Amino acid sequence: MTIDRLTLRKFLLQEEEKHGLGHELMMLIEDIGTSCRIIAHQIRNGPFLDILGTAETENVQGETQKQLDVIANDIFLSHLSNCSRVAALVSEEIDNVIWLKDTPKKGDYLVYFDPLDGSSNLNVNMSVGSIFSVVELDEDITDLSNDVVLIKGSKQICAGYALYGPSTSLILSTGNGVNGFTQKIGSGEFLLTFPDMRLPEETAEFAINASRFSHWEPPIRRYVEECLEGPKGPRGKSFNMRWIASMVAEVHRILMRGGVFLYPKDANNASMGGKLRLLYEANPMGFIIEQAGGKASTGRSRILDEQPAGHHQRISVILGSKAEVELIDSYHLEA
Ligand code: AHM
Ligand code: MG
Repeated sequence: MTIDRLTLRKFLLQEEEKHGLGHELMMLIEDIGTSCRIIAHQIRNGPFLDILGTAETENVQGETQKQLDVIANDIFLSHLSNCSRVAALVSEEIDNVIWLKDTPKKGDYLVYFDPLDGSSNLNVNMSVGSIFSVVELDEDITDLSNDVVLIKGSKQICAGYALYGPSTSLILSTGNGVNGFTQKIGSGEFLLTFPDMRLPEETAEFAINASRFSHWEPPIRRYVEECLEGPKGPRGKSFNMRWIASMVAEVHRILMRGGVFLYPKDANNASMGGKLRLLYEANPMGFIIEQAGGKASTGRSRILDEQPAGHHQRISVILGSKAEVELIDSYHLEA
């Protein structure tokens, strides 16, 4: 049985009608979708093209790049430069902000992206993803400095991710809930398969890299230990644990069936402020989670209210089902 589903284009046209989604934003989202489709194709052909391995380069954060990190970044750069409203790009893989305009105007877009998140999963054929976020300039810009892009996540007008798993998903929010699309084999188009995604408030599943246990701060230890105590412990129920080492895959699972994801600041990463990056990892994922009814916190404050101090800034990330994130916040308050 074939179900007639909306294409991404038709969905965006409906958003334009219902919520006044701008035409340029619509085209930008389509360009992002095209980038993700091409990246998905490159990943699936990776073993044949021999591009799953390490490149000869390091990114600005001193991490060894995979060949596909570089390829995915180039694909994003070339497609996002198409949109006449895009003023600047901020990529995990590039040191400086890339300015596409000499005199950016109020209403122009800044696009932040992690072209290939979780790329250590590539050579073991596990899920990876791309993450993106769009912010609108609220004034004309005269000085093209890196500081211009240091805008709070609460100003995002659009965010989302593509998950390259058994199928390719594109999850999107323009501030009116969250909708999920799947790339159709054959035509390659994205069709609306998960309309109006909401995440359950209660959960019994958490995701954390438990090998970092000895570095955790007391509130994180307390939360995980209480979950592990099972029905006889303070939580009164059994918890399940998952860790894929791909934030996109983790967030997607949580959106589909609830849960909480933690990559907190700990004794081992505190000097950097955490592991995950604020502008192109924590903010877009926080926006999606909030739009689906969940919560995204550093443990001490809302991620989307954080004033960025640098465009590659890292931050503590705790996001997912509302009740769990609130509980973890309360443990930080009490500590
Ligand atoms: P990356 O952007 O360099 O790929 O790193 C981010 C990834 C996240 O997707 C994931 O949650 C985390 O790093 C995994 O870290 P760990 O290696 O500690 O499991
Ligand atoms: Mg990343």
